Amino acid sequence: MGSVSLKIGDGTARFKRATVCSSAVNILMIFSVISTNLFALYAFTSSPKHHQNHIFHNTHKNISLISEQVSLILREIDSSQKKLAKMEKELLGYETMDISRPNIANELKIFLQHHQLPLGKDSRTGITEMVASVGHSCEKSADLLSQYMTYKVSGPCPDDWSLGQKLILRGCEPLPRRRCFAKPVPKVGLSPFPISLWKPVSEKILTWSGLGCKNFECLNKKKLSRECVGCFDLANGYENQKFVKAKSKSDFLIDDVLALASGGIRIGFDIGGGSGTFAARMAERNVTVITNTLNIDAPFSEFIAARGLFPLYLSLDHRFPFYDNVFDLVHASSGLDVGGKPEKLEFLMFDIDRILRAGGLFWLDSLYCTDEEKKRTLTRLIERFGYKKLKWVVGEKADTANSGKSDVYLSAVLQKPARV
Ligand SMILES: *[C@@H]1O[C@H](CO)[C@@H](O)[C@H](O)[C@H]1NC(C)=O
Ligand SMILES: CC(=O)N[C@H]1CO[C@H](CO)[C@@H](O)[C@@H]1O
Repeated sequence: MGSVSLKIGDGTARFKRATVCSSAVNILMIFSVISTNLFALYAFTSSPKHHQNHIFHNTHKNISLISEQVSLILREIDSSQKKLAKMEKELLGYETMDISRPNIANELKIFLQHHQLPLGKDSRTGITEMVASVGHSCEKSADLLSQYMTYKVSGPCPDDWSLGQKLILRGCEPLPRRRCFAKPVPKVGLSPFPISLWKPVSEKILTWSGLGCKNFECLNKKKLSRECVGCFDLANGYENQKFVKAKSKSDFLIDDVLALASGGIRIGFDIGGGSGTFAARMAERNVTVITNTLNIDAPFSEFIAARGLFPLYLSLDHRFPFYDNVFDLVHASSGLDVGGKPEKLEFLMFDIDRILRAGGLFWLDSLYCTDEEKKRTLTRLIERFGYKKLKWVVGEKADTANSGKSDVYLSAVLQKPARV
């Protein structure tokens, strides 16, 4: 039953504007619908008692009148029930997948069907059926999802990983499972670990479909993100100096950070880790790091795996699929800059806090803050968690594009307190 509890879909629940005010209005409406029906029912059932004699005189006429009334009331009740169900859905702000509509791929229906456990309720988990999970936001992209779920069962999957990623980026996470074989990519010439960490990866063993660039030359010229400027070039450039040689005072060295840790750093999680170099440097120090990445504009996941490292293909909107208090270290850089309302960053920060053990380190690596205000908001948020500041550096770099202003970078190593 262990597999059943891995229902990671509910982490993405996004609630609609169910404000206190609108819920009150909805409740008032529900109440008025119910009371109208009760009055109608009362008026109808009570009146015949006073006129029983007349009913017998004009039975035929009156009966047809009555049945007309009854069907009217039944229709009314039926429509009220539908209204109630709709209101309930709106109150929850959660639309379930409507798989009854036309043009829904049959494979999707089969995948989403609930399966009763053959022996009834499972005594250990208490569940009676297995429910396949799919991100509820998939509903918004039903056409794309149906396209994704259209394939020949047991045949080759379409070469459509980028369609899957498009769905994930629209909140359709987790994706449904499929019953087809992923496009094969021959992984020839993989080097043994730890040589694999720095051995240039062959272009031939990566998937380039659905990407703008078709080779490393193109990728290395592009600024893919703040963490990845030429990050696929392991031989030249800055990539092989990251974390071992500092370029500015907001770049901390891995050995300095590890020296701060108490109780040993053995496993870590890197958020938005580019081509996996942080994990590679940690692997050299016998620390196992999982690198969280999607394939935005580059084949990050396959590249990291080819280096003998662990890529986790998951968007940052998704609750981390790890249990509480398990990591010794979480490393994050500009991937943390989620934008939007401060609450969005809070949800992410609380999730990072959740997976980090007491005494574990949160390494905030050159987080770019657009302005002082952003930096203050972030600082206040971090301080609320009560972490011990082992290192705290605010750096400034002149913004060449925007003369007069300068970019603010925040780097910190923070230790999670033992809360009681
Ligand atoms: C990593 O582990 C190996 C095997 O146990 C050991 O030989 C090596 O010295 C360790 N390296 C570091 C940096 O601790
Ligand atoms: C209960 C009821 O509606 N009774 C009516 C039956 O029909 C006669 C004649 O049309 C009426 O007088 C009654 O009021």
